[in-house]
Amino acid sequence: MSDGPETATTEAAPGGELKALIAEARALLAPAKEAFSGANDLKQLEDLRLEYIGKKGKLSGLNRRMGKLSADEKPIAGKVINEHKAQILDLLKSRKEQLEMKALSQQLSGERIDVTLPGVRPARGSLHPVEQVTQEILGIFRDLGFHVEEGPEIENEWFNFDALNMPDNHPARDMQDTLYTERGHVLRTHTSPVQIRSMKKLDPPMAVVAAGKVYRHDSDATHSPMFHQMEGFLIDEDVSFGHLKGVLHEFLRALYGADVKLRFRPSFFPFTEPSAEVDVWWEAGNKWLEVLGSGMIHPNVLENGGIDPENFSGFAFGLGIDRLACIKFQIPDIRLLYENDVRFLRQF
Ligand code: 2NL
Repeated sequence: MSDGPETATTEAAPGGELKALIAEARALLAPAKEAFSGANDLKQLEDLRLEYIGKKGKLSGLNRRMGKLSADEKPIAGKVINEHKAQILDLLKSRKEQLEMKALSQQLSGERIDVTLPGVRPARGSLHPVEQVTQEILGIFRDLGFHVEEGPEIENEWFNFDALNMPDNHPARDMQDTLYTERGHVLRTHTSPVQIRSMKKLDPPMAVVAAGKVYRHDSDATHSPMFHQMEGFLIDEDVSFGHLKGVLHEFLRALYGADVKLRFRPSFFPFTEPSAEVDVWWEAGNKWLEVLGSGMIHPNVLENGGIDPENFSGFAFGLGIDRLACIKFQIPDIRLLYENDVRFLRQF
């Protein structure tokens, strides 16, 4: 290691290089402050870090020149340079924090949820068309003073057949038509057993309607093995066929409008005598549509219901709800009602 010209330089200007180093270190501060506070993103800041305190940066340049200083001067210069390096590191750190805060708040405001925006409405369900028609019909009879009753879907044969004046050999009891469960029990084939139970439970005068699921061994475009029926009856002293006509006319006016046109056609049911079917004039189709079965309650049926046919009489009626729903909503195939296809159901 030669100390020729370098020693000469130090000796030529004793303390000069130290002063120069200190002055240059100080002179770095003001432009550094300006440069760091002008940095607008983390990339610019990293470039400035390299420029000032990187391995090839300005402060490292000053460090390297310490080799020319005397042993006494070195620690003085080292201390000054380190203090300036620390100040510049502080500048870097605080600007970095500022920029990170700025980036975070930009990200947050970009992701902000506007709580004043209207909410997304969840899809709402609606009543099944059969249920809509059921409620409409029961509502009409409620307004007419009828009481609404319910009963079991698994019935014994007495309530489902015997009580209704349907003898042991009646064709409706055939395995072909009726769904049998356990010995002596069936899935009710009509809602009439509810009527018998009501007669047994109440005392006349009484007016009752019942609606619900009924079951038959039958399935095609117009028949489903499960369908819905509504039946009603009224029992009092001196109830006549005129009362039957009046109540059913009133019901159909409420359902189809005040100017509904209807006709009574003689028919037969085991549980009523005389019996009549009721047709409604369908203007658009230019034909009569059968909507109701009805009649005066057979004396045997009154007796089975615990009512003395010598003192009381009554009328009864029944209708298929599914058929009425199909007519009302112009549904071409009764089976569509039971597929639970929401694309179909959403239309009602
Ligand atoms: C129809 C015919 C009808 C009845 C149901 C009834 C019930 C009792 C006594 C007498 Cl407990 N009758 N119900 C009467 C006549 C007709 O329904 O076409 N239903 C879909």
